[in-house]
Amino acid sequence: MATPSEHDIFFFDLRGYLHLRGALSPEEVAQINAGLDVMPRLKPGQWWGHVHGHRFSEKDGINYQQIYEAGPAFENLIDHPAWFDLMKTFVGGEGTFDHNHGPLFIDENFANFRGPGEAIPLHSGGHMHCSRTQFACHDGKFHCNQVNILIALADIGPGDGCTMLVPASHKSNFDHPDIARYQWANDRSVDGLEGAVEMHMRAGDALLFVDAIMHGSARRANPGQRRILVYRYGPSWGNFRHGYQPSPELLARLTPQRRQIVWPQQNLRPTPETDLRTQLTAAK
Ligand SMILES: O=C(O)CCC(=O)C(=O)O
Repeated sequence: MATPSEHDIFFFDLRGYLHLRGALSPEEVAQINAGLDVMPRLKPGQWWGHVHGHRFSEKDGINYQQIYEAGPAFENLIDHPAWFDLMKTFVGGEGTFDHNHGPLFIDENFANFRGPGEAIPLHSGGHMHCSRTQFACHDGKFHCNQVNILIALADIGPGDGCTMLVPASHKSNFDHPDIARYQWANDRSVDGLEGAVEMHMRAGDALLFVDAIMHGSARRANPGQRRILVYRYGPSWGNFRHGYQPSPELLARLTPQRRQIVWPQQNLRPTPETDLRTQLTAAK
């Protein structure tokens, strides 16, 4: 278990992120990669079981949303010991209404494949005062509404399209002066932004960061694809970012703890009518 150390608490507060080296074992990484390898290459809008091909934009690669539906290797990440206690600490809310439906909720989870020329532009930042992604700490307790785990499934180094962060920008009060040249648009990346650092990761490393930090990625220059997973955690009163919901099959096979994290309102049942999949299919 990764019980938060004084270092974790100090540097997460100060910088807005932690680099968890060796969070997953080589065996866990191999099982996840094998799970992705057996999946067909999804295009945006295509389904494979309960996994959905989806893009944020034309140039940031393809996301396989609801990846926790893809088998045990992906289910194990829901409450993985390398970050579960850290998440509980940073999302916080213990002893308050925030825990009415449990300590955590995953509002989005996906695999991302990014090829040459692709990047995700700069987004987020403390100056936006966005509640969903907020960083907050009161009386020595954190109350962050979206804390991400981004997992490297192969080594990610220069030219690979590294995640880029502006350390401490979760507390910024003003727009970055150069923001207009880097923020969201199809042909942008974070390369060259003053204050941003490229996160070089080994396979199995995880980056834990509050979504309020300014972030995005470098453009992938090397051949081949960058492969990562992202699981986003927040308080149990949250709701799904895109309207997906866990399948009945997944809920039936999860442990009680995992079930509560993917579907905190245990007194309600997911219904086909409220599932994005039903609505997208009906709209065709
Ligand atoms: O793809 C990346 O490296 C960054 C991911 C990202 O921007 C996010 O998870 O919000």
